[in-house]
Amino acid sequence: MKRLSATGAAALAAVAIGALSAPPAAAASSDCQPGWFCMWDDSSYRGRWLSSPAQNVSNVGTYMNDRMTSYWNRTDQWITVYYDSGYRGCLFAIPPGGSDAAVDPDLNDRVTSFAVGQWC
Ligand SMILES: [Ca+2]
Repeated sequence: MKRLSATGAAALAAVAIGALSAPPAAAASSDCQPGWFCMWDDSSYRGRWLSSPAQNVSNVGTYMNDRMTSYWNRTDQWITVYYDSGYRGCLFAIPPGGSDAAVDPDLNDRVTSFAVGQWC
């Protein structure tokens, strides 16, 4: 786990954030490019969103904190998502290519950080 904390801090700059003004029709799954991990606030890959290449992000920021409802992992690696910042509180791990249009209710609006790898 030391590797995670060593690389997480510098990684956030590469994260892309969907524009607040984008209409719902524009914030669709087509926003998620091959090779990126994407999460959306709303079900069915809609609403405000964040996309990132395969990397560790110790805090998704206030824009997406505790909002993830749907996701699509278009990277070729596992992505583990966490309840708290700094990779604490493992929620679940997403296989390469994995997606969910609506996570389970007990996992909804909880993700704060994520990391490359299958950690839980
Ligand atoms: Ca949400």
